[in-house]
Amino acid sequence: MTEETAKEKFYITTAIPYMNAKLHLGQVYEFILADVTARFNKLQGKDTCFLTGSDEHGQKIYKSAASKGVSPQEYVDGMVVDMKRILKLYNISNDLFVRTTDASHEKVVQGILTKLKENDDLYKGSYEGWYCVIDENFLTDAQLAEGKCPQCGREVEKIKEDNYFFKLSSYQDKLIKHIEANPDFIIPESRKNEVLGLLKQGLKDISISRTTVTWGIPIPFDPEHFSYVWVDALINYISALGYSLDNDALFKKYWPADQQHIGKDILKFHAVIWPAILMSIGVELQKHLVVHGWIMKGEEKLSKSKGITLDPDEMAESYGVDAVRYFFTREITFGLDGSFTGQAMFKRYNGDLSNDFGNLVSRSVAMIDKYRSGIVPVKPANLKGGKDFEKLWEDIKAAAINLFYNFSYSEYLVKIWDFINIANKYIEDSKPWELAKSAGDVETQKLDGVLYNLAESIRLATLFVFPFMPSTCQRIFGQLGIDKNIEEMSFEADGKWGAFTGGTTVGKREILFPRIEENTKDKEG
Ligand code: ME8
Repeated sequence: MTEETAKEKFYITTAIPYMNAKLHLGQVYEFILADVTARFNKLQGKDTCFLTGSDEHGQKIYKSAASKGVSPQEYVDGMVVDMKRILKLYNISNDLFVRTTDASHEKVVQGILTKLKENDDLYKGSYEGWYCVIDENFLTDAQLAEGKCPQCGREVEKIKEDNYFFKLSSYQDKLIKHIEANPDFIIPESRKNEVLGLLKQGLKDISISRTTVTWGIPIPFDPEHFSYVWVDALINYISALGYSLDNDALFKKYWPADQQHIGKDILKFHAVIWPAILMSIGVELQKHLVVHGWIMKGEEKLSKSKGITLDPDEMAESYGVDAVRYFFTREITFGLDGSFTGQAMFKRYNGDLSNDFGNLVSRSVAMIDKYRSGIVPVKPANLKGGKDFEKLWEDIKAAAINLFYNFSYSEYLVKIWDFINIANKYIEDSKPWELAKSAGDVETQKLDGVLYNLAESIRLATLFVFPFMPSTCQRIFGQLGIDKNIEEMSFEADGKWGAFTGGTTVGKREILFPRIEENTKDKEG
């Protein structure tokens, strides 16, 4: 077997955002979580494929385009350019990008609709009820909250149409069985219980076509009907891999998805409708649905109309992309809602980043500069420098990796920061400035050991923080004089204490996290 084929595969996806508005930080938060996970798995030596894309059909997009006086296609073409710009800005390392207006995607959707019909899972019926354009969701009287959409709180439209229905109800028992047999199919457990509760209440068949919304994919066997935007969008996860197309090599290699990341508002679509479609067409279900909570600004939900926004460009401008990536993964317990406040950011930034991590790097590099003319001492034969770093690191590493696999991103970072602070304390305890005063052999050797231990601690912490703050971590490697691309490294080969031989020349010193001023205006939000 070649090395390539021996690698374990890892396929990860995010929801594909609607292209009706500029991306906000809630959507970017999802990309960050998926990106951290993809980068982590790459460092674990897995053959990783990371997909994201854009949801471009439906009434909401059609209306947005009309309000701007452009065609829907022109409109989404422009929005996608901006989405890709933000992905790049945030260093999102997706391997694939799918657009629901791609001809190949449309072909796959039409093939699947035909297959659903051939399997006797579609029938024509009449739909009369409510429709929420914002969530692109059909709603019954009982589901409305004071006459409005229970999800977004907006006005709903009454619609009456002849539609195709998908026999979702016939999958109820199979779905319950699958979820019960695979307890970690939906993560976290609270979301799994929510889905089981929903399934046990009973499922109704769902309308999957519209005749009044023409900005969509025509139903191949009845072209007056257009695919319901959610059915179209869900299929992206396999159309992007070439499912049912001539070249389906990626589908064969990567499906089923190892992790599908979504927000809690779209749980039913991904935990019920998507698996039922896959069951109907005879395709294996995704392995894990990973459901994150809601990003808020202070106590409030993000809302453009109320002016409560977290703009990814403004956030990047104020704090730097890596600090934003760090903040949202460290501050929020995965699965729970979390909020951004200027004050919380101020504390994390100046505390964790400037004081703990930034200072460790700058003090250590300054001492290597001053006491050893910028050359990192080579690895000493006896690595012990007052503390058994090797054991400490190996224990922290094992615990951290375990936390990561349990989706405890924040706790993972806490572990790595424990190590960073052990190294900070080691500077105080070993007092390199005292050792440097003496020219004796013992002190010289001791100082070499201390400086090596510091450089090695920084290297290892940086390697393990890399998935969260890729660009800063690459710069820290530059500070240590290591010019290798971290993306090409692995935890296995490079994550061991002592894997660094030393002897490198430190780079030009730079302030990694210039301290920020407390924004007193922004204390609450
Ligand atoms: O739902 N906090 O698109 P979308 C956290 N097109 N996550 C948030 C959020 C917030 N404030 N707001 C949105 C759609 N999200 C569909 C998806 S997938 C086949 C089709 C998350 O632009 C949301 O939960 O409304 C979803 O996972 C993603 O951002 C895109 O949301």
